[in-house]
Amino acid sequence: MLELVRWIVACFVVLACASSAWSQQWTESFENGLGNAKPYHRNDARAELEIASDVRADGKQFLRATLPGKRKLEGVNVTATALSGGRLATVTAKVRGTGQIWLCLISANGWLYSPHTVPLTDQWQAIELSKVLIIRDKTLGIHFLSRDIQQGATFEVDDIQVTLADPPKVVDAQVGPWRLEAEDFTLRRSYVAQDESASGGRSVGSGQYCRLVQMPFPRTSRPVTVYLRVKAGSGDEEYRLITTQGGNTQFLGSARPKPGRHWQWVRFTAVHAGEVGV
Ligand SMILES: [Ca+2]
Repeated sequence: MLELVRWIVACFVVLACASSAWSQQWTESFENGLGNAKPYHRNDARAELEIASDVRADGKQFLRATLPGKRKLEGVNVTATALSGGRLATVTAKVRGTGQIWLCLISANGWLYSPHTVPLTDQWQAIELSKVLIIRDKTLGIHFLSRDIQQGATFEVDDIQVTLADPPKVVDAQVGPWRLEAEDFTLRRSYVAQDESASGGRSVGSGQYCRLVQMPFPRTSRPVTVYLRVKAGSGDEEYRLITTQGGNTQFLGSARPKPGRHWQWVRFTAVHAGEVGV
């Protein structure tokens, strides 16, 4: 799904579902040491990283990060490499220990945070988070963090896997230009106002936030540029292009209008079908 936000947001939702085939692309189970694992904070008090062993781990070894308990966002990260972009990546890992762990991912279009932290126990448990990789992404940062200051926390991590969804089936075809009326895709009918100056005689607006949903996206292999005709209010609006995949809102781009209460076009960076999730 694709959405557009202005502190109004508009949404572009994909009509078709992606195929369910997945392929494993990257793994780390710490059998050969720390790999590229690093503490999140690199200066002052930082998480102490070590390889530990236990018969119940995947293989014989796993990663242990002992948090100093001095500040937020303590923890450890690894970087998955040699990935293919333009598709959804799902990260799974086994975790154990004490404290609350927060799985967060970062790639070229920014951070994706797990909606919840997970309380650790003395039993291994699986955690998972899915993020859209944009077309140029080749790496994915995988972070195991403390969201709040936690004293006495120890994160044990093993068997990290990145699997990639198959890219959508697309054809090399020219599409559009298409013109869509915002009022046909509004999340709430109360956002629609009669406006003779607007395309179609109606516009969608809100004092704070509005969202357009269920908008179609073409199955073309070519990049697609989304333009949005807006009339700014305070001049402080931001419009966001987003999609819902893997159960999470995925950020694809943002645009800001020029000052002035007049109709104007804003343009988002071109997106691809695999990023939108057609
Ligand atoms: Ca292991």
